[in-house]
Amino acid sequence: MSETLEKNIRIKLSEFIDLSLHNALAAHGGMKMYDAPLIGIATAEDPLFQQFRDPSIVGPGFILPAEWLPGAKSVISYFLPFTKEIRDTNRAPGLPSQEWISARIDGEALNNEIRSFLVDLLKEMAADAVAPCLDSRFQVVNRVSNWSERHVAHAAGLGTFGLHRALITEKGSVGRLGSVVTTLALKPTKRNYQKHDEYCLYLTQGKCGACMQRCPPQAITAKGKDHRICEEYIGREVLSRWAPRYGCAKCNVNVPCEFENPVEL
Ligand code: B12
Ligand code: SF4
Ligand code: SF4
Repeated sequence: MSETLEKNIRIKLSEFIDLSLHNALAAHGGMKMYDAPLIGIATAEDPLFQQFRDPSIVGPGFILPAEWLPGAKSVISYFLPFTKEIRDTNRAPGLPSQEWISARIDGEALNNEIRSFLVDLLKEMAADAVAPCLDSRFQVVNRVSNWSERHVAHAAGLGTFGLHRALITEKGSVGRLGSVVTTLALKPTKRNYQKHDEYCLYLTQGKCGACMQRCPPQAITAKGKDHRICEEYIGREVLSRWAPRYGCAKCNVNVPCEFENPVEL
């Protein structure tokens, strides 16, 4: 029963993205933004969610699934990989491409449509659903949100973190994430990892480190990524030139974890 539900959700979500007229950059000749999504499911009671409240992981402000939605049973998370065309525009070092900063904005607008589509789909299936990032309770304080999409995706079996702190999935790290909490009971996705950093060559084997070289303000070192340096750089060098568009992600492009899980190679 539940397997049919999951299959149905996967098919409908993929179709919605594929057929959306908004899955294209109008200002750049209709360049396609997202390839087919990866979709993962966690149970709402997964102990990882409680663990995320640890100050060394996300922090006490992380809101649990059942707090977003009483009676919550599952969390559906998805990864939207940017197409090769979009990734190719951002390979040169230095400032981000015009296509990339447009995809940051148009891509998140479509991501919000996808979140709403999933909520409506689940309601049609007689369940209740909430997209935390669209909820009035959602907030980001000092670069920490009360619903971290990367951590949620990690719990839902979609991947692990890299030295650059992006989530590395089976389709790499260049893309955006979204999720919804629902009262529908769904079969959780098996996590193919034990630790939170298994897909990074540097953190597991001491190899690579390519993202350190790619970062214009050197926010990434052997110790990890300094979110403050990254944010200040994007504000100073990108937002100031092209607001409201912004972004960077040089650390995610032209590196072994760009579009695949590098430890499987
Ligand atoms: C605030 C924010 C920022 C801040 C801070 C970055 C950050 N990574 O936290 C700034 C402005 C710098 C930023 C920059 C960017 N961002 Co941003 N950002 C967010 C936002 C809104 C919240 C992030 C958050 O809550 N962080 C919480 C802190 C605690 O995370 P953390 O410190 O990295 O967590 C570490 C610890 O938990 C540690 N850890 C230690 N022990 C353990 C144990 C366990 C079990 C686990 C799981 C972890 C763990 O591992 C983690 C990684 O090192 C999210 C959207 C959302 N709602 O989630 C997007 C988001 C993270 N950003 C995203 C993107 C794409 C970007 C940019 C590339 C911008 C761009 N589009 O060009 C850059 C660079 C990203 C990068 N390399 O990290 C994507 C990430 C996609 C991906 N594949 O991972 C997100 C998810 C947006 C989205 N909807 O897709 N961002
Ligand atoms: S570029 Fe290399 S070191 Fe950096 S996150 Fe990816 S695999 Fe890890
Ligand atoms: S997004 Fe840009 S500034 Fe931030 S860590 Fe990656 S390369 Fe560095």
